[in-house]
Parts: sequence; structure tokens; C-alpha cells
Amino acid sequence: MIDQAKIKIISGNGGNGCISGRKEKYVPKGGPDGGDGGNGGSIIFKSDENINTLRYFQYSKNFIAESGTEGKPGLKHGSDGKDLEITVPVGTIISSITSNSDKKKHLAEFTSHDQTYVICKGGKGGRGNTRFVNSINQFPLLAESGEKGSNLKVFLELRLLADVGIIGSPNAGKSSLLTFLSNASPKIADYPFTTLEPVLGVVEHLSKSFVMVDIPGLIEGAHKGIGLGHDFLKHIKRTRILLHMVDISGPDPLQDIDNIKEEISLFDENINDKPSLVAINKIDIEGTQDSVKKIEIELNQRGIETVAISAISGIGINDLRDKVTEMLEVESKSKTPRQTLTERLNASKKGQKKQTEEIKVIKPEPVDRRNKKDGVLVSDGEYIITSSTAIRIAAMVNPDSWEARTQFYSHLRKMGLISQLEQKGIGPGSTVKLGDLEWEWDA
Ligand SMILES: Nc1nc2c(ncn2[C@@H]2O[C@H](COP(=O)(O)OP(=O)(O)OP(=O)(O)O)[C@@H](O)[C@H]2O)c(=O)[nH]1
Ligand SMILES: [Mg+2]
Repeated sequence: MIDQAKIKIISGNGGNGCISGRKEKYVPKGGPDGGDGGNGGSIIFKSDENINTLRYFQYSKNFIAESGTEGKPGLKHGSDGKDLEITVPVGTIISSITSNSDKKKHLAEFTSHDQTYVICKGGKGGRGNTRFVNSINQFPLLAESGEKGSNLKVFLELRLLADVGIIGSPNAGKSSLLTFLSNASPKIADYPFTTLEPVLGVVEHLSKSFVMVDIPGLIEGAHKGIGLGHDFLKHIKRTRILLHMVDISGPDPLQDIDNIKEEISLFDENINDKPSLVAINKIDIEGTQDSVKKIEIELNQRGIETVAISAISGIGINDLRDKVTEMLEVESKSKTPRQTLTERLNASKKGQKKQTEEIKVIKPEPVDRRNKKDGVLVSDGEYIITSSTAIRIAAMVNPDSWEARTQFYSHLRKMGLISQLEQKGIGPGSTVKLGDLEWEWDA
């Protein structure tokens, strides 16, 4: 019933900002001209009703979005990394897993077709040196490194509604069958639309169990919302096999079957591709034997499997349980990874319409973005600058250039970090750490 997978997703890094330009005075087109880095691609999950399993993720475990490229001289912006879109079936729930424990945190749930969630946002591109120009510093030797993408382990879980969906016209005996077979007790009555909501029941058979759902009766026009309509047709999609019930005592059972099939394919033609079985019900009623035979022959000729039952007296029910169990086994063995990722990407591109409008972005944010507001921390007598912006600028400072170092120091002062260090009691000889840099305080 439940399909699961663990995968790793990594969004793209932002590209570094560029330090460039001509420094000489009176040179035409002189001045700083380093462009910004491109943003890293995000990991986006999208639901697709044409996919039914998470099998694909048993073979593919790592998903990495493209990184942005660096900014270039001449104010050229680096190119953004492409987002990586991962398609999952409707009914998928995504949680993050922390590596040191198996604790899960719910991130997103896909309840309908075409929903999109950005689960790992790409890192932002770093600013080029042009962005650091101010009245004092006309030629900055400072830029920002690209923000790192995020790296997340996620747990995907597909919750199918049920293994078997019981469908058919109102009054066919669907609820009677579920009651006979399982612990469920849906309302049963001799009038149409007795069942108003799908009812689930667990069926135990041959030391196995499966879940059946009794779906409210379908009538002509259901695909347009007539009767109880649409809502229930969509539940049918989330079942593995269909048990189509027909009342043999009705005026035209064959026509009844065709009508329901037609309604279903008008709603979604893929549903009729699910493995299915027709249960000819109410065979206990006197005088139905001939029509049972006739309908069996006709359906078998069409390659449709049948089983004749009475949901009230229990005739044929064992046979039905055997057939359903066998079909479920065959169905689960036949599942194969349906499409390669590229095929899926192409398929989802075709269906791309309003996509980006509704994209929801899910936390967690990359660590360095979370630290943005932080400043200075004192630990074991060492002064650690935790500001992510400062760390990203530090990563681009040329340590051999006295001028770059001086500019960087002024920038730290402008950011208020020097006064924070002073307030925290820094003195000559103290160790300061900033990203990969470490130096002795001599101010
Ligand atoms: N004689 C006979 N009557 C049956 C059988 N199965 C169901 N019925 C009767 O048919 C009527 C409808 O049965 P339900 O189980 O409520 O039918 P349903 O398909 O769930 O109907 P809706 O919920 O309205 O879609 C009830 O009066 C049942 O007692 C059967 O095998 N034989
Ligand atoms: Mg019912």
C-alpha cells in the first residue's frame, strides 16, 4: 500500500561575483566592471497524475541542480543554473531527514495534479565589485562569493487510497460486498446514493491483507460532476486495481458496465488501463442464471475477467477474494520504473502552463542565509565572525593585496562588525576567525 524512497537533493551554488575593471584615472570606460554571479538552480518537486509509483527512486538516489556561473568583466552577469524538476505521483508526502537521526520533518504533500514545491532553493549569485562602489571607495577590490546551495536528505512516501476500488452504478451492491468482506460497515440500503463518502475496509485473505474502498455510485454525467461526480472519480485514480460491480437484476447490465467505463474514460482515459475485474452481483435472485451466462460470455470474449457473486449470501465470494489477491500480486510485480528522468522532464515541460505562478518555497533555508543577521561570537577566547555576508566577501579577498585587505577591513567596520568585536573585548593578540581566514588582532 505504501511506497517509499529516500533520496538526496542538492540545489546549485550561486556563482561568484567578479572583481574587475580598469583603475587608471582619465581612461575612458575605466572604473570597476565586475558582474554578479548567476543564481544556483533549485530543486523543485511537481506532482503528476500520470505517475503511480515511487519505483523510479529506487534506482536514482541523487538529484543535483546546476550551479550558477561567475560574473564576468564588462558588467556581465553569470548565467543562472537550471532548476531540476522532480516529478512525483499525486499522494506523495515529502519529509526531510536529519542525517544523525531518523527524525522526519514534514515538508510538503501533493494532493492534486501539477502542484509545485521548491524544496531546496538554489544559492544566490555573489555581487560583483561594481556593487561595492560608494563615495569613499570608487574602485572596490571586493566581491561576494556565490551562496552555497542546500543539501538535503528527503523521505518520499506515497499514500495510495486503497489497493482495490469498488466502482459501479448506485445500488449495485458495492457496500454490501465491502461489508461481507471486511471489518467496515458502510450504510446499505435499497436506494441509490446510499454511500456518500468513500469507505475503506481491510480484507484479510490467505494470511495477506489488502485495502478496499467502496466508492459512491457513479451515473451518466459523473465526469461533469453529475450525481456525486468528480470528487469520487479522482479517488479511483489512487487505487491499484478496479472491481467493477454490476447488478444482474437490473434492466441492462451490459449497458450499465459500458456506461460506467465511458464515464470513467471521459474523466480520465488512463483509469481504464488499470487492471480490472467485473463482479456480476445479485446472482441469488431467481431467474438471473441465463443473463449471468450471457454476460460472462460477452465480457470474456472482450478479454474482461468476471466473477459471479452474491454479496448477500456469499456465493462466489471466495473465488472473488482469490482473483483479487492474484491480480494484486501480478500488479505489484509488473511495476517497472516507467520513465527515465529525462522523459519525465520532457513530459512535464510539455504540460508546462502557469507553472511558476503557484510555486511554494519550503524551508529549510541554507545555513549561511540563516546566519545573515548574526555578527560576532566569542568561543574559547577566539572571536568568530559569523555574518554570512562577511564570510562570502572574505572568500573573494586577495590575501596578497594590501589594498584589498584594507578595503575589506573598512567594509567590516561599515557593517558594524569591528565595533561588535571591540564591544566584546577584543584586544591585541586575540585570534579572529572569519570563514576560512584566521588572523591575529593587531589594531
Ligand atoms: N438479492 C441481493 N440483494 C443485494 C445483493 N447485494 C446487495 N443487495 C441489495 O441491494 C441494495 C443496494 O445495496 P448497497 O450495498 O447499498 O449498494 P451500493 O452499490 O453500495 O449503492 P450506493 O451506495 O447507493 O451506490 C440493498 O438493498 C442490498 O441489500 C445481493 O447479492 N443479492
Ligand atoms: Mg453504497
